[in-house]
Amino acid sequence: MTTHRALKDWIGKVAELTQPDDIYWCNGSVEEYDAMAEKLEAEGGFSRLNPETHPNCWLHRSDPTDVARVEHLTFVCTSKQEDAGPNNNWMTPGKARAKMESLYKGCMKGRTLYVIPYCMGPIDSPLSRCGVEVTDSTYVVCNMKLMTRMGKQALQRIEREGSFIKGLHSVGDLNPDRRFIMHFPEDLEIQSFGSGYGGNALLGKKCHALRIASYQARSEGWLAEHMLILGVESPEGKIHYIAGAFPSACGKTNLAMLIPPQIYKGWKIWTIGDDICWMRVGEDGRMWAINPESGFFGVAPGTAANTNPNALAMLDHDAIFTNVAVTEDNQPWWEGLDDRVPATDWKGNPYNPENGPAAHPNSRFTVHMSQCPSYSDKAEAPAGVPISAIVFGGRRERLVPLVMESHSWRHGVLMGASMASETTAANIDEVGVVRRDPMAMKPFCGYNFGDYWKHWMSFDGVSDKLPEIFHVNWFRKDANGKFMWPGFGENMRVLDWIIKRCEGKVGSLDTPIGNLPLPGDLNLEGITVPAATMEALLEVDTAAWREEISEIGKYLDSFGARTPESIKAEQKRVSEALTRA
Ligand code: OXD
Ligand code: MN
Repeated sequence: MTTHRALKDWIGKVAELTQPDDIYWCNGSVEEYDAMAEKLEAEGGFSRLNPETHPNCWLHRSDPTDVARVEHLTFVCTSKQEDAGPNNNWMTPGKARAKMESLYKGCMKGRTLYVIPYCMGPIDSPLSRCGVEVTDSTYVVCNMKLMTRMGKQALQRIEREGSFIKGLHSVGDLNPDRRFIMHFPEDLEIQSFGSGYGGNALLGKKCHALRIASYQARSEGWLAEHMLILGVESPEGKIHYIAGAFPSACGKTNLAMLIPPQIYKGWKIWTIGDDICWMRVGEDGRMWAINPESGFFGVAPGTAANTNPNALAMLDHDAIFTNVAVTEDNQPWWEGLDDRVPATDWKGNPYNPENGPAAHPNSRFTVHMSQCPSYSDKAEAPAGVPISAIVFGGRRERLVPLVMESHSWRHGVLMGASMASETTAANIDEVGVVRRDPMAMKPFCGYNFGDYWKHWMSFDGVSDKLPEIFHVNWFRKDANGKFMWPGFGENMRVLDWIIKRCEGKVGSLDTPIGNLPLPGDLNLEGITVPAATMEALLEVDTAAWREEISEIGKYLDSFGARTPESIKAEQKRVSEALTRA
């Protein structure tokens, strides 16, 4: 229970509406986690994986219709539609509340209502923010324990500070027709019904740490972003921190845990976070960042010894696997892991390749970040880490070069706003279609993109120590559909160039779309990328870019009067430079 009056009253009201059999306040202890996992096992929602190879690991099979985020059922409910913007589905707060109330009525009968106080960010950080999630899902409780600082200490902070985000979640009957994820940013409130999937149900993650936090960040002068945070340590012991925005399932987790190739002897990548970054300009004029999460909710397929050995190493104990396949001896398995043949697919049926992949393409692992071999204890630093570079990147088969640096902060904001990517299985919609995904925030910005770009632009000139902004593309393909850049660990070479640019150690080729590496400055020692391929990876196709910049202009204009003049002016500057080129 709590001494916090408003919290107590709210829980009382929710219980009256949802009518649970019991109410349980989570304390966040390890004993509690173990007991919850066993309870879930008894309920049929967890099954224990091989205890010899994977001690304390659990398999969860979701409802087959509940396997990803549902952007079409996700709403931002501001009083005025323009405040949510064309980038969000919108409903009036009144209509949304009425709809949700009718769904929540009596929905927890026969169930336990769990109260989960949680803190996003290190428990003692002034950058952190707290919330309380109420849920009837034991699976959510277990995941929230790994993904957030949950329980007693968070409750104490809430009682001390007074404020918290209210999140109400019920799995309901998992009927996709009765599934909604509603956000009320003006009231700092989230209501989610009908899904148990991570991005819809672990309310600390996308709903709080991105949609609600981006709205708060705007009014409080900071940034809540869909970004990984990593540290690159040189053999001399100097660490540069980089924040990177990539759309869902585009390799943020792999990049955050990268192991440098052999020629980078003495270099080390440190992992601070793989999905979300909250940053603010510190007194020293640098941008300081925290990862609000405490765990990884990563895409399993494709995670393997050659793509992400650090991730594999953290997944052989104390982890939750959702919708993966299993081998005959009950080990978790997914496509790309190795050449064993699984016995059972993600739905629990005997594996038959004719029925599609054994693991769901958006199957996931949940694990506490301290289990990662590259985990940095700076993830707990109350002040966060100082960011040297911000990197934007999409999945683009054509056009976009391997790496380029922006001409300025303003140009960097335009680069971020122009991001586009082929869609992935992290959302329920069609996969592989190119869509604009500004700053990788398309599904996550809790307000009008026009206002969001204005907010980004407001940092221009506040300090001469702001991060440099870059754009990368690991996903270029040749005429035969083959990736041109080896990617994964070899992306270290691109990070190396980025750091050299931040330190002013190398020059660059100034082009209308950005500054590109000069021949020879990108370290290619030890890999064989043919010269012609390298040339293509760094080529600027002026004619194609003229078309692209004009499309970008149309996209920016589609946000009407909310699009700031500063970003339009930047688009015009690049467009004119391309015309002259
Ligand atoms: C995620 C996502 O789960 O972006 O991180 O969908
Ligand atoms: Mn994400």
